[in-house]
Amino acid sequence: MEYPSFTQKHKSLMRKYLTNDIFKKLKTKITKNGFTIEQAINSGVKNPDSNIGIYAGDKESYKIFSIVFDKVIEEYHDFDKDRKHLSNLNSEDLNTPYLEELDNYIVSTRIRVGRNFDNMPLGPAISKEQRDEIQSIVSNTLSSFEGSLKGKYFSLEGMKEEDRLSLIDDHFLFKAGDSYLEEAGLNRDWPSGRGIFHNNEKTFLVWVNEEDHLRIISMQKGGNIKEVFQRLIVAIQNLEEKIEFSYDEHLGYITSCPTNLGTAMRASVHIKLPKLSLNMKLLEEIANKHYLQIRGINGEHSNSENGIFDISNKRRLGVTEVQCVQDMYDGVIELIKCEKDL
Ligand code: ADP
Ligand code: DAR
Repeated sequence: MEYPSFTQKHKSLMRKYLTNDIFKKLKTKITKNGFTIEQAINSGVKNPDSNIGIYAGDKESYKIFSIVFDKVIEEYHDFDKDRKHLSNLNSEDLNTPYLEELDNYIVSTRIRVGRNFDNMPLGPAISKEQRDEIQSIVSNTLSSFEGSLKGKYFSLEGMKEEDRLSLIDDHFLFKAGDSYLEEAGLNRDWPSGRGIFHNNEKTFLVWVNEEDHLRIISMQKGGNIKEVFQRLIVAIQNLEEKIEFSYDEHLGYITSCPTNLGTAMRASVHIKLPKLSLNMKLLEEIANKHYLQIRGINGEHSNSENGIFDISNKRRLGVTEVQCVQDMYDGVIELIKCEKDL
């Protein structure tokens, strides 16, 4: 295993912190699932435009390769390695009043968390059999959900064309991941073990074995952010009755990408900001002030369309779930005020 031949184009945090000396220390190490530093950094080596460039194959990766992961985590989350992560899922602590005018700007709200089984390798190191077992456990657990969370699971393997088209229409269907996920080993055995659950109202979804074992998603039209959060918390608690999720007192909920550690929560709105879209410097200034990330409306690495942006919290670790949503809400209120002033 040789030190990667990085070029000027490589700009990820992994490239920044994986010096040759550190690589020499790590290249002989291997986790109990057989995961190596070479596998962890492969995505960032093959995709020079990666921002992060490194994925974990299991919880142990964060310890075995900590001399590089700790620095990436500290810089991305502004979270030093001795701090403990804290969780707060109590929606009563949210200060996010559902103001009438929010629906004039917010097209839709979506809050998601990543979760991984405590006793399984993460996506980059998991076997086909283990992935299939996760699908079976999750789909069986979801089939017992009642009331407003009651719905149906669609396995990607052998999916009926009518179901596939309907899921695409609803923007629910995830495809084989981009080259970042491909080179991280997250698309192996595609589409085996992958699938989507959604409730009858299409406001609650679970993605199985995309980038994490589960992506638990609550979403709806408009800006009633507290209602979206409350639905998500009930769904998480229902799942936690049957499934033990991987958690660490320092890193919070364990995920394959270090950007999702901690709460593993991304609270986003699709928001209409046509005037601000003409002043991206001001939009980015307000986003940075509130620790927000700007994405396009078709997900990560996509573009905004017709002045509609995906605005979400950037911080996920060292802040609570309530703080993630509050970051997003406070930023959105200021963006709307600025849009009105323009
Ligand atoms: P993740 O949220 O899991 O990190 P992405 O940014 O790729 O991943 O978003 C996943 C999908 O969710 C994309 O199809 C995106 O268009 C959709 N999405 C994200 N936020 C919203 C939102 N507020 N309203 C509707 N769809 C959304
Ligand atoms: N594109 C990869 C992943 C960054 C975070 N997004 C995730 N995990 N979906 C990168 O290294 O930039």
